[in-house]
Amino acid sequence: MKMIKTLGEFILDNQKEYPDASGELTSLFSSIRLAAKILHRQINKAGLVDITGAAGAENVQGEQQQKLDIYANEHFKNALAQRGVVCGIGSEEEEEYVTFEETKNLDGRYVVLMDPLDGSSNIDVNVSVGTIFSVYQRISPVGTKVTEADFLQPGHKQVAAGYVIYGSSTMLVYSTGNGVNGFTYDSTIGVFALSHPNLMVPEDGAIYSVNEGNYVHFPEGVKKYIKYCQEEDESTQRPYTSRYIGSLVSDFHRNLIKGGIYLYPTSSRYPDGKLRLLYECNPMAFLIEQAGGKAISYPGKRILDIEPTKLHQRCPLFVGSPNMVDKLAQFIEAAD
Ligand code: AHM
Ligand code: MG
Repeated sequence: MKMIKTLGEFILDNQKEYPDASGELTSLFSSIRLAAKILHRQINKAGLVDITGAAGAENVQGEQQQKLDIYANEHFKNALAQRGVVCGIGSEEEEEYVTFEETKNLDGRYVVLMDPLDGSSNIDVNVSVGTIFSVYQRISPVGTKVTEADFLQPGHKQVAAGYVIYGSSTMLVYSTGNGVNGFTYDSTIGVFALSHPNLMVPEDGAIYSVNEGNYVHFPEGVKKYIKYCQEEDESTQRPYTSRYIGSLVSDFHRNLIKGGIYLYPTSSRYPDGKLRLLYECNPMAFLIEQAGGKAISYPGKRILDIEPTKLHQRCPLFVGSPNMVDKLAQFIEAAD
């Protein structure tokens, strides 16, 4: 019989390897795991309860908030506040960062940035969505209120990052800087079980993922790269397959496993790109690098090296198999 290793066991085993570990990250992951289970349950009955559709409000970025966006934000926020290891959060659904003010939280050493429900416009049509999270150690003194500087740290300072994908099965994929591991949720016993140990992205792939509806507005180098993806050449598996779900977590997850590249360039509609650096690009960049891939915003500009200036800052994102990202960079450089 195949033994199950649960996420809890896996985290404890790994913690034993670090004699100085205090168990705080373990506790933080318990919060994420709990909120993910609650969200899994809610998403699975989305058509049955009054949870689909727009909530009638806009978030700070002028986007329609879905009811499930708000639900997810509240549950993740509350779960993270409860254990007292997190002193504050930044969220796509919150205009400002949120300070957790209870004494136990003021003593917390971590801040979390998150997109509680990424790709939420997909929820009404029963397509996969996700939660993305990014964890940093605070830089302000323990015992004081969290500050903006705690959130505006470059991505290479992340101590952990991951996502939950609510797809045909629900999975939690994360890294603490020591490889990437994936856990599939078994709702019958209520546990995330290790199903994808030590995930590595293939060096090359044959999938490109981009919203081609924006093609005419893309920079010249990106347009040329897309044409390159579509050209016939057996030796490089071209033409590549185009796959775009419109849910970063799902597109990223597929490309991580199969090999591929995800592109969200600048365009006239989104002059700085659409995706948010702190809770979309950075965690994905951390994961892909841990899995042997690359993430850039521009040739030579590693996502993880960007110095953030704003909580909801946007940036272009090119992420995936290393050889594909390198090839795209060549096209952009040549066009420039
Ligand atoms: P969201 O966080 O408001 O859901 O927006 C992010 C999503 C990503 O999941 C997805 O990759 C992208 O936006 C899709 O954008 P577009 O519809 O412009 O292709
Ligand atoms: Mg998002």
